[in-house]
Amino acid sequence: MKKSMTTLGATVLMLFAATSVGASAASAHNPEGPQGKGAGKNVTLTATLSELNHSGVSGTASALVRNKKIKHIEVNAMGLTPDAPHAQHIHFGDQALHECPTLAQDANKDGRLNTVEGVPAYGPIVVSLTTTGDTSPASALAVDRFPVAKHGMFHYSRSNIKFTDVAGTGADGGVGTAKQIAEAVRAGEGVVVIHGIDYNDDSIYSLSGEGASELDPSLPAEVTDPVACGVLH
Ligand SMILES: [Ca+2]
Ligand SMILES: [Ca+2]
Ligand SMILES: [Cu+2]
Repeated sequence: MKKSMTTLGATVLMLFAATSVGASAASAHNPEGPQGKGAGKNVTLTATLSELNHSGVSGTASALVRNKKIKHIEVNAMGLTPDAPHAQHIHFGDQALHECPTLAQDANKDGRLNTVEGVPAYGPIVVSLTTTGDTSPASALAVDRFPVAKHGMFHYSRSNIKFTDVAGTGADGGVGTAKQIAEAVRAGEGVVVIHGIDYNDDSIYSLSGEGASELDPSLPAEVTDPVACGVLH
């Protein structure tokens, strides 16, 4: 299981990597430069996380953002697939609605919302909320660096996450520079999304009746489908 999950992560990592530009270099550039409106102030944002896909997951998130950096962020969630890693991100797109999706966004009408179907609502990934190492979209599904939900819960906290430039694809809409993304998140347009659901109750991410992930047909949909969402206001 552990080995296969790592392989899954590596495969999807490559898919997501295509949307990340200059991940580490970008945020180091001109750290003291003009940052836009309200940039020099600490902005505190909170989110109430509500379930997607009838997951039963609930939670909260809070973030302290200043300039192009998340000085501190916490995510607390419960009702998750126990002992499984859960990818989690901040999503944002300049063409997105800056909202959590509903089944109205279930484009193929199969009764479940996959990650891509939620993009018009919450946008592409702009920050990967990993436990260690890289936090850019390149780590979108670095499964071995996301929180594991012991007893179905996790308490995540991390400090000093820099926003990075993120290039949009045609389908996702434009995203922006680190500065633009930070401004949007400070303005309340970032959305926290947690992924990973055990649809068929076999206690692992498996090829359930929901089939393969839309992100990579070799992955179970259980790995990538969203289970909770909240807008960081
Ligand atoms: Ca669907
Ligand atoms: Ca399963
Ligand atoms: Cu996500």
